[in-house]
Amino acid sequence: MQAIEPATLNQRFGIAEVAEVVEGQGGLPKIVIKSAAAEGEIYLLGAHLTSWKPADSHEVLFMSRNSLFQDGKAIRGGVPVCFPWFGPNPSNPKAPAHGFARIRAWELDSLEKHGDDVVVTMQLASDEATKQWWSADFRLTYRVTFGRELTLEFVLTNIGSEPVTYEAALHTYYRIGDISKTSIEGLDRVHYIDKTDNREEKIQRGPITIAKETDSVYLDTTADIAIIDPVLRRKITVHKENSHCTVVWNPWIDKAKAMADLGETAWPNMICVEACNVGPFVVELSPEQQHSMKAITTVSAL
Ligand code: TA6
Repeated sequence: MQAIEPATLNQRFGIAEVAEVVEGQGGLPKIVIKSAAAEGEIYLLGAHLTSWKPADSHEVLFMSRNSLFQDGKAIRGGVPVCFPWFGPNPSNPKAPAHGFARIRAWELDSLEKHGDDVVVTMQLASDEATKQWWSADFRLTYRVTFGRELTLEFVLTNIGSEPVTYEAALHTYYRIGDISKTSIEGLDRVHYIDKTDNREEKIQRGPITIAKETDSVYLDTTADIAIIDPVLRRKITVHKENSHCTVVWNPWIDKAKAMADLGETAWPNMICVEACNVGPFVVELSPEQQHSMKAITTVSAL
């Protein structure tokens, strides 16, 4: 699919001074949002949200200064969309980590203003490029509502004649003041897979605090999550709908140092809390069925 120039997209979809399509980093098209409720940015590459700043607050998302902005490459930070598998592809080591959705250019479907909120809708449909990795016929619709709340709605429609099974994650990087002073509430007594300890299954005891590499897949949980940040003096709450798993990840220093697009200095200022359906909680859809997963983020003062 031929990339469409930002100016052309802006002529067709732009809302003057509220939602404009411009040339972003790496010359990639991005939508810049400015309204009384929030500011933000989202790229067509990967439908990748890179900024959300509700009115009267600071930036909520973490972005790596070393991130690449190249077609076919994942952006580091913001909200990577992981689909149709999570992590390495179990049957094809050559397949892109976390699936292909985050490294494909999505189509801009609409920009809409509802009061002070702005809704950006993007779509990605199966084509010969996706079928090199996954045979399904699908349509993905991703609605991002920029407001005093950030609402991410991820909808998969099975447009084929066969059932489909997939994993999906909204792999959100939240900006925090200091990981060593941050805690995460809402997962007490939840079973989780510890990917830093041979994928051993464990049970969470109380709030999560982080003092080393942490990579935990919490299972069978629809609970709200609260990120308590005493340094930036704010609580970030994540409410989920139709998401049965939550991943909590911080690479800590060694893993971060090994990631050229992250580097060894920024990891204390990020925490990933990911609404997802992965592992035993894959989504199975019959032909013409649809599944919608939502993550709603709000910020309040501590
Ligand atoms: O969600 C945590 C995780 O699965 C980690 O295991 C780590 O691989 C992280 O995602 C980042 O993956 P990426 O492919 O974006 O480098």
